[in-house]
Amino acid sequence: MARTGNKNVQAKLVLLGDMGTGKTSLVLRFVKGQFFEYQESTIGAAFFTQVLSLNEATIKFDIWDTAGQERYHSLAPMYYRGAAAAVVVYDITSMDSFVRAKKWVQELQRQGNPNLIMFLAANKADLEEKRKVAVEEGEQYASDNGLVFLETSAKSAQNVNELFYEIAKRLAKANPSRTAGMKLQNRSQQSRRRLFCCSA
Ligand SMILES: Nc1nc2c(ncn2[C@@H]2O[C@H](COP(=O)(O)OP(=O)(O)OP(=O)(O)O)[C@@H](O)[C@H]2O)c(=O)[nH]1
Ligand SMILES: [Mg+2]
Repeated sequence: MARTGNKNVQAKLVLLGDMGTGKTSLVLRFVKGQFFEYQESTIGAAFFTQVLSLNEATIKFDIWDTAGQERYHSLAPMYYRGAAAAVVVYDITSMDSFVRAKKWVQELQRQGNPNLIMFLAANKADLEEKRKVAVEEGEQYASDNGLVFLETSAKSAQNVNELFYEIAKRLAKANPSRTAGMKLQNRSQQSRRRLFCCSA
């Protein structure tokens, strides 16, 4: 087996987006294979880990699922700082959530990490009959801004594993050596210490 050359990459991943777009639901679908019709709104942020094994690398995700409620907005930099990848989520049944997603993308672009891998997830794709944001609109915005675009459904599981596999593949490519992966690991450990120190 070609496992000898396998490398370990630990990467901080953050989810951002308006409240109710399905950030927590996407993470729970990916990490636990579960979906809840009545998912509670996140307070502050929630932390999850998940390991994905690819042929070329093993990716350990440290996932920060942020709260979309506006009153938590000022906390967001703590979660996206040092992130290797970000998933900005909107709900295809809400134009407001698409507008909010674009604001998140602008904020991420302004914070100036040129290596940040950004995805745009158009969630609730199962609710086709209530769609307010056309697929092409999301696609166009993503391609204009260098984001990877996927329509997802945490409910039906459409494209959820694909989303995280695609992120993992790009992280593996972006970390061609073991050292690069270790650097990432150090960074995320530091940020975790900081968070724990200050949230008590
Ligand atoms: N139909 C459908 N409902 C979904 C989907 N994803 C999430 N939901 C529902 O949408 C509601 C909000 O989902 P959450 O995962 O809590 O959304 P969130 O983005 O984490 O919200 P905040 O934590 O407040 O920022 C819940 O009732 C979910 O069941 C989906 O893909 N399809
Ligand atoms: Mg949530």
